[in-house]
Parts: sequence; structure tokens; C-alpha cells
Amino acid sequence: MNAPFSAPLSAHELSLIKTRDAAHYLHPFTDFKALAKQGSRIIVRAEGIYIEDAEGHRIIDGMSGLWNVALGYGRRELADAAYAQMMTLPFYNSFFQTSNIPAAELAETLCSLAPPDMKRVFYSNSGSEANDTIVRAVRRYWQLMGAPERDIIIGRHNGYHGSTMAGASLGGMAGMHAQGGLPIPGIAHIEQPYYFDLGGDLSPEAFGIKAASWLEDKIQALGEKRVAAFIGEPVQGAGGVIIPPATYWPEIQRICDKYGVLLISDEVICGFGRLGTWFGCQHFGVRPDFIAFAKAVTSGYFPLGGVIVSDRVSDVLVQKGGEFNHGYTNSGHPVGCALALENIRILRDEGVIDNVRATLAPYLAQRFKSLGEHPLVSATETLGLVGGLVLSKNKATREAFDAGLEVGMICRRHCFDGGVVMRAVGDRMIIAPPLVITPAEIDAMIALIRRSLDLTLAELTQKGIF
Ligand code: PXG
Repeated sequence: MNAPFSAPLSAHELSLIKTRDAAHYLHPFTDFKALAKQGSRIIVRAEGIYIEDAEGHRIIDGMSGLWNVALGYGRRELADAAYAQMMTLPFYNSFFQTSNIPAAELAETLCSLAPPDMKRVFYSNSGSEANDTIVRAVRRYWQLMGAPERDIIIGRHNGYHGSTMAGASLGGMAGMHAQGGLPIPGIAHIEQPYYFDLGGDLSPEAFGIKAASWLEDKIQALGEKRVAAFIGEPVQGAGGVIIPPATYWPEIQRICDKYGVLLISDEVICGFGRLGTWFGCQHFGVRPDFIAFAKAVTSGYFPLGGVIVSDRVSDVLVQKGGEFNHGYTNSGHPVGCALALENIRILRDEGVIDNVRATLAPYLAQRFKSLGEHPLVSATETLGLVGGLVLSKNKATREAFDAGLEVGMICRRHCFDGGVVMRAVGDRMIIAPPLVITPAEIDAMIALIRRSLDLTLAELTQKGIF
């Protein structure tokens, strides 16, 4: 590791921080009471694919922060780009006919990476705001097209599109909808393309077509003149790394084209190389009308998000729209945009995404598959540098554990304590390591996961659960 930027804390200092944290900090997606009791794990520094906590434990970050730290930690060029921009122009807004150099350059660069016929960008600070922007833009588009009644956007159960009112509504997380009158009006959902759960006797290819047909059913049920757009993540991330069969997205595209429904690809996780292509839609061969991006656009070093818009939509907004009454103080923040340009330069110059596609993805696929031999694991799958495995009570029948046992959380605890971050989504254990991980580091990560599975098995056996 480089020279530490803070010394590991003394036991006294650590206890003070934990007390402050528990007393004053309301964490996202957290049971506040339970956290206050347990205390947080304080992360103090990081380098490459490793994070380090205040007690000096070095942990492989198998989740790239929250899916975003594509280039890993400690990249000086990214910090330098931010610093240089802060010293030149730390902020100016893009309202009222002003702009800044990095925002304009980045917009052009993003369009050059996106599928053809997408040549305009709107900036936000996060993925949630990107999706809020899309809801506004979709409805404005149909208004301008003389069809304001076309206002329903279809998402999917267990999809995740953020935590603002519109983002949480587009997503299909029942737990979020239950806390506060969501979804907002004009949002509908269909079932997710989850082969493991819903595939039955079908082949994956046949299931992909069937899962896409649920969109057509929904369009017909709602009335085709009411449906404005469909939104999906190329691979569902927060929902547990749900990788659709290859037939799914092209069929979704066909259905959207047939009914004139706008297609939204939420690339907040899949964008910037996660699947071995700049955007996930390129892997699946679809041409969306909107791409939502955030997270890895800056490798997580600065909050930045936005929307890349197809010419079909943006030409109408530009030619017919007048003023679009929407925007954020920090839209096109010069520091985030300068950092993103440097992040994209490194991804490109170092061939990071080509390396994911050609070398790392096949290697991870092979190594991750070997975890399927473990008695607790009933299925494994990867695509690019995302992977998911299922913990089951009975490997042969795939019988699930009782949800109340929180077996995924038990496994997650063993992972974290043993030196690797995995995320638990129910009993699906998922990974999304930095795109700069090496094959040797993949080996180290897999060995730690295997050991954590062993410890999970031992604990479940001891408790009489397995
Ligand atoms: N769309 C997708 C596909 C996402 O994954 C968002 C939108 C919202 O982005 P912001 O920047 O507003 O958070 C996300 C975010 C998890 C986890 O535990 C995933 C996300 C956020 C927090 C936790 O998997 N994804």
C-alpha cells in the first residue's frame, strides 16, 4: 500500500468515532436501531482492490465500493484531474446560457461511446436523479408529440432504479414501495427475467422470449396508446445479479419498436465496462432511447450521473420543446466532468474494458463456476465482471432456506470477517470486483469466498439449519 493517509485508529479513537456514528449518522438502507447496537465498520483507506478498516484489516473489495470503483482505489491521475479543475474552475453552473469546458467535452465523449444516433447528454449527480430526469423527459416528449395521455412507464419487479420518489417508483422493490405511498402514478411493473426462479422446464432461450412477452401483455392490458416507455437494467444489479437469457433484450427491443414505446437502459451499474462493453445495451445488441449513467463514470471518485438521449427524443425536445423546466445546481459540475474525462481516458488508454472482455471475464467465469461444487451452492453465473451464486438448503432440489434465517447475511458476515466483501441479496451472494483486478487477485478472492462458504456451512450445521 502507499503511505497511509491516516494512521490506524487507537481503540479509544475508534470507539469515539463509532459512538458519533451511531448517535448522529442516519445511514442509507439501514436498520438504525440494529446498527446503533452493533456499531459500524469504519473504512479508513484503500488501495487497488483492497479496502482497510480502522482495525487494520485488509479486505478485498469484491463489490467495487457500491459497483462504482471501476479503476480501483488510489488512482492519482483521477485525484490530480479533480485538483487541477478545482484550482481552475471549481464550480460554475450550466443554467442561463453558460457552460464549462469539461462538461461540453464529456458530453461529446459520452456520445461517441454510446450506440449510434445518441448525441445529447443531460447531467445529474446520481443514478436516481438520472432516472428522475428520464421520467420528466419521457413525459415531455409525448406531450410535444401531441400524445400527453401516453404517460405510463413500465419497469420490472425487483428492478432497482434509485431511491428518489421517481427512481423508487420505477424500481420494483416491494420494501421501498411499502414505505410511503409508492409508486407514484403512471408506473406499472412486469415480472423480472429470472430464469432460476421462473424458468421451469423451458430452455433459457425460450424463457427469454417468454419473459419479454410479459411486456407485450402489459402494453396490451394498459392500452398501447397509454404506454410511454419501458425501463430495465441490462443485468439487474441490486436485485441480485439477474442475468437475462441472450434472447430477452432483442425481443424487448422488437416489442418496443412494434408499439413505438421508448426504451430506457439503466446503465448505472452496467455502464463503463462492467459487462466488457462501454454500455450493457451494447453487449445485448439493443439501441435504447435513453441511457441512465452514474457510478463508474467517475470510478466513484466524485458524484456524477446523467442521461444520454437518442436523436429521436432529443431532436423533438430541442426543435419543438422551448424551455425544459428541469435541472440541478450541479448539472455538469466541472470537477466531476473533468474527473470523468480522465477516468474514460484511462479506461481507454489502458485497454481496461478490452481486458475485461477478452481475459478477466472468461477467467472469472471459470473460477466462479468452481464454487458451484460447494455443498451450499445450487447455482452460479457470471457475465463480464459480475457474478451471483445461490445458497440453498438442498443443492439437488434447490430448496430455499427459510427467509427469516437470513442465511445470506450469515455468509456475508463470514466473507467480511474473512477478508472479502460480497453482497447478500436474500440468499444470492453477489460480486462485482474492480475492472482492474488481476487473475491472481481473482484467485485470492475466490479462495476467500470458498473459505467463507465453508465457515457458513459449519455455522449452519452447528445450528442445525443444514
Ligand atoms: N439505477 C441502478 C441500476 C442502480 O443500481 C441507481 C439507479 C441509483 O443510483 P444512485 O447514484 O442514486 O444511488 C442504482 C444504484 C446495492 C446498491 O446494494 C445499489 C445501488 C445503490 C445502492 C446500493 O446493490 N444502485
